[in-house]
Amino acid sequence: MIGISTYVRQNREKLTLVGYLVAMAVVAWPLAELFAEAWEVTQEDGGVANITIRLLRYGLFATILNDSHQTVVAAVFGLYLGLLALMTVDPKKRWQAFLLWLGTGAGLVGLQVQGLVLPQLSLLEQGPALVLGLGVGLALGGGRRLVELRDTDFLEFRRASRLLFWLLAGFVLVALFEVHVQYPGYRVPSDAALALDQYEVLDRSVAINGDGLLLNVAVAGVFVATIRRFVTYDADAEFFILGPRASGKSLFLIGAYLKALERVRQSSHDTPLEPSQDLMEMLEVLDREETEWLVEATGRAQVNYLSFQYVYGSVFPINVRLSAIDYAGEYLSVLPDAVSGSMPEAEQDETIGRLSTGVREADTLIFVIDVERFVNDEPLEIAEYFSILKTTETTDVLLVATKADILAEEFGKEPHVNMDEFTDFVNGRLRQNENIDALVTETAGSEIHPVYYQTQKNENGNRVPVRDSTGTVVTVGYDRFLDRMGETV
Ligand SMILES: Nc1nc2c(ncn2[C@@H]2O[C@H](COP(=O)(O)OP(=O)(O)OP(=O)(O)O)[C@@H](O)[C@H]2O)c(=O)[nH]1
Ligand SMILES: [Mg+2]
Repeated sequence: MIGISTYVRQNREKLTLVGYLVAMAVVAWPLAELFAEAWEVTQEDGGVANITIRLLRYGLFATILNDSHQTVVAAVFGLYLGLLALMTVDPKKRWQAFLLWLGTGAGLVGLQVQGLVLPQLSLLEQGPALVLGLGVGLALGGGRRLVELRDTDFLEFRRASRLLFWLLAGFVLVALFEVHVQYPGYRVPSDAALALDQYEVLDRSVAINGDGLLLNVAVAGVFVATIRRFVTYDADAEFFILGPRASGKSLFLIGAYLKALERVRQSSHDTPLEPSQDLMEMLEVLDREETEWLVEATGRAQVNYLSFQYVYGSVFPINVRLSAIDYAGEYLSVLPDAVSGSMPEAEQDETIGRLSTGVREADTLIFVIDVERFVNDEPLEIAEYFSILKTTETTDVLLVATKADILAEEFGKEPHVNMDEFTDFVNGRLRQNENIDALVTETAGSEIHPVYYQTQKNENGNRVPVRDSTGTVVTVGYDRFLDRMGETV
């Protein structure tokens, strides 16, 4: 049975898309009204926006184009379109751009009803200003990238997105200010009045116009927060992996990296993985095929900073930088005391200090359940997880079952093609253990995620990883896990 939370998780991106659509539809109209009102106020009361437009008109535009208000409007509109066009061709931002096009369309209709923007422009007269603005937008947002276009796979126009955000956010803030704050201004007697001394000073006191303030602030807030999310490219996710000795921590982190690497090779956008130095060093052993398992037990006092980035999401893809610390499992037993602070400073060596900082700063903790220990009825050594959970209450937790290949035979079918079923099976089996069941309950019923390297028994009866014809190991479950990790950001 699929629960609501699972449904939401599996359809997260579609639901987000719908959510954004609704947000755009809801705010477009009131925003257009806010802009229209701001326009009116600034014209009548000589607000800063009006003065700014006048400065642009007579300072900048009179020299290159002509000095009408409409010219300024057309040029700024062109700039906006240029930036939005760049966002549209950016594969990571096309859905966001599509939503902004919709919002822009709705907003323009709203402004048109008030006789603003589109009705003001005549293509003949303002055409040059529009094109100029468009060109400036493309140049500012694209810069050198536009002329250096080699292949269209890896097009991130980060600057265009950022500028578009500031432009829109700026408009909204200025509009809010003009409508809701009354301040001394200038009355401009006629369109021809150029010199400041011809302006009539309106000596008004500063006051707040509370009419519709709450609604406008809410609409502006929703809009700015939404476009803020539209233009982000990166997210950082700090993980801390907890597991006893030889539970498969190092291989788990490597497996996640290998999957990310495989994804890059298969996908069209080649976002660089940028693995950390320590990770690269660990990966060197991958090429030495004589080692059956890829890594050896992590040495005491050895702390490796492993991090890399990968692309999460397909509708709204972002680069997630995943970072974690790899360390020797022996430290697990001292971590709860070190994290809670009940261990005297003097007893903490440098490694313990670094690890407990790592636990405290992590956004998400990964608790490893070693299937090999479970199957062999060996102590699971998960008691520490409970103590750590108590001291880090707000942190997210993911449960992962390493070496799940050991349960694959019992499962009977091919786990990688029946992943949902296999996950249910592993959860059911592991929760037969009271401690594991308690851990699941303690973490609000989170699902245990099985992962493994495909193995076969060698002549000594030990499990060793299967390598395909190219010598690479085959992993299962990591694809899902990368997505689960991405969901936490
Ligand atoms: N069958 C099977 N065995 C695994 C798997 N992953 C790890 N192992 C075994 O577990 C051993 C330990 O894995 P590591 O990743 O080094 O474990 P660790 O938690 O980093 O250990 P320490 O660094 O000593 O704390 C490996 O040498 C393998 O024998 C797996 O997916 N399947
Ligand atoms: Mg290790």
